[in-house]
Amino acid sequence: MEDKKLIFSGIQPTGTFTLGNYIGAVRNWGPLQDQYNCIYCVVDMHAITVRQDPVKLRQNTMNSYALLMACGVDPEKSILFIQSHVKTHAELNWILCCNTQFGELSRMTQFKDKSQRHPDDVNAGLFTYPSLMAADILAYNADLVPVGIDQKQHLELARNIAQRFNQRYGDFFTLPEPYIQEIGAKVMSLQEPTKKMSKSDENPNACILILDDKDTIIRKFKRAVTDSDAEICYREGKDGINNLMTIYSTITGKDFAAIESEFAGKGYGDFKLAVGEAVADHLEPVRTEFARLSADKEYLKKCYTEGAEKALRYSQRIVSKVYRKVGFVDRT
Ligand code: ATP
Ligand code: LTN
Repeated sequence: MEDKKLIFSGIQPTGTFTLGNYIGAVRNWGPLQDQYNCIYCVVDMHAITVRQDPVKLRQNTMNSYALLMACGVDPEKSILFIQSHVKTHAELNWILCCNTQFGELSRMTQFKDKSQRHPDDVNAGLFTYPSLMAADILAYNADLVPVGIDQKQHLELARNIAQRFNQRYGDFFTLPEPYIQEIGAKVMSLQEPTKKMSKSDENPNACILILDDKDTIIRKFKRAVTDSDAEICYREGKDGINNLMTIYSTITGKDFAAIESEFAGKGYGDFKLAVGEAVADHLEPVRTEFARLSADKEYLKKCYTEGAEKALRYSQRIVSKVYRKVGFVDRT
């Protein structure tokens, strides 16, 4: 690989990507390929920290892989693979777990949220989730990690783990930096605009899925929760409108001032329709490309097999050095 900075990111195959996943993360992955060396991964091992139906998980993993390509990740330019295909992630995870404190993991807000949501299954994998995420990143010594704002705390922990390892065993890991955009790093639920839009939301009207058809997208935006005044402007307390303005801005490239003047004197109904149409038209090519790719299973298989080979070759060199550093005996 050329001497460019290295990007790593991952996404869970827990369902179809939402507009939040798209705006906050995946949409940027394609353009980053021109400036950086990029490694992207569908994190199926993270997905099983909450109960998954095996048949659906396999289907969602394949769909997520194809969706990443449909959103602009090019397996010729990036390394694009499925996490469970590359054993170094699990191997490094163990070593990092032994360098992560119980207290640190207990403070993770995602762990607290998910263990509250699944009280009957607070498993050790859910607890050590951030250590596996650190392993994903550190197995490649990535410089930058593009994510939505909700992952910032996990990234800080990954940096702390890397730093601790470096202190104990000598400088080795690059400390990864979060790469978080200013606008759209947290797209909110359309039904409860103080909560983030999430794949696992039970209310189907709360999130736009990037494969929703045009009518569905428009209908969901029409039902979006707003407020009782009638002014389209970005202001504290107007969570619903602020969210719609953020979405419209990231999709059309217009800034908030331009949006305010475009809709001055118009009602929420007009605005919601405009946002719905802009989003649906923007996502149309993604849907078409996804349908084309999904029909070509052979090609997808070739891509993920080659992706895993490249990822393994790259990370094996790093993990072998880590094994030596911690004092494991060389096998050969
Ligand atoms: P789950 O509900 O299963 O936890 P999720 O929708 O939160 O899933 P992830 O797979 O955890 O999605 O996240 C993939 C990427 O999308 C991450 O970089 C995450 O920060 C980003 N992301 C997720 N939700 C949003 C959102 N609402 N706004 C902006 N970015 C988001
Ligand atoms: N925890 C992340 C998914 C993820 C990830 C990673 C993101 C797993 N490993 C490595 C960036 C880098 C999430 O989006 N919930």
